[in-house]
Amino acid sequence: MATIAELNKLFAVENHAKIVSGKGRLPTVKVKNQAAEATISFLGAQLISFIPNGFTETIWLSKASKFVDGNPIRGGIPICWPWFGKNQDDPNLPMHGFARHTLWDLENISPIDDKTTMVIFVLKPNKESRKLWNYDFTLRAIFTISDTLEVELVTTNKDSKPFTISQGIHTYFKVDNIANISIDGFQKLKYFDKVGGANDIKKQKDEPIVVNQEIDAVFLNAKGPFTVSDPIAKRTITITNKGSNSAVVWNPWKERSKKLSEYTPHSYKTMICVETCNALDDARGVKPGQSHSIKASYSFDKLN
Ligand code: TA6
Repeated sequence: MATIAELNKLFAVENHAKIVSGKGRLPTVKVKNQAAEATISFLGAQLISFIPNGFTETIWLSKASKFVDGNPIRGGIPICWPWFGKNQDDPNLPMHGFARHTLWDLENISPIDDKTTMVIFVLKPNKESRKLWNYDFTLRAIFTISDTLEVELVTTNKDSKPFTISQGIHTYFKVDNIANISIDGFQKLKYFDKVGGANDIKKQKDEPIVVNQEIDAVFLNAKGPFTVSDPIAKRTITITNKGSNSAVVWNPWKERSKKLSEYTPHSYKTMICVETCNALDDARGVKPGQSHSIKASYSFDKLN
């Protein structure tokens, strides 16, 4: 891995971004432009902070997260790839794939305009990944940082055989108190209820989601947009998606929290995950030489 000085020589852009030795002393991109600030760790190419001007922190990050190569960061925006959840063929493989616990390479930082910065990370196969998933690929994570936040994952099949991926942009949003939020956009959609290891198919009522117990719902035909309303933090978060027909809403609540790594007993009170996915039947086949893109865009508005 190049030194911080070498990385800045290659990638730093004045009034946009620089590389620092961040949490866990891991190389970390710090973006600051005229619209927002953001922080992205090289570990998992994981965005761990996004603060649009005029707002407080919008992304939840566990205080207990270790920031160690090979170990996923708890919070931020984990990139779940090349499988979402348990690996269907071998449940002993890492949950949510290997992209989120691997150090990525920074490929490019470019100023789009005074208020917009694009940061591109790239992940390519290595001997570790081949033990888990024996395909040639290129995965790019493209972050567009402005008054809105865009996260795009582009998978390219560099192999001679087709492969199928499931994936998730597993965003942990910071909320003032889980008891006060509501989530729109899932009305009347069918979902797999994964709570307690179940897999029952249920249907969301024609009303917003409110969270007063563990929720782990994989929604089908869920294209968005979704809106998280946080009346105490006086803001709404609108999520629009491309290349995705499935989404997950997750909060572990009290009991499940006790079994989660790097998660404190009260963590559940100030986070909600709304995840843009290609999960279950929404998994995507990628032919040799072809690419698949999934994108989540987040906009933030004040609530009066
Ligand atoms: O997306 C929801 C979920 O699959 C939950 O079931 C829970 O496992 C969560 O992801 C976090 O997974 P992790 O492996 O980070 O503890």
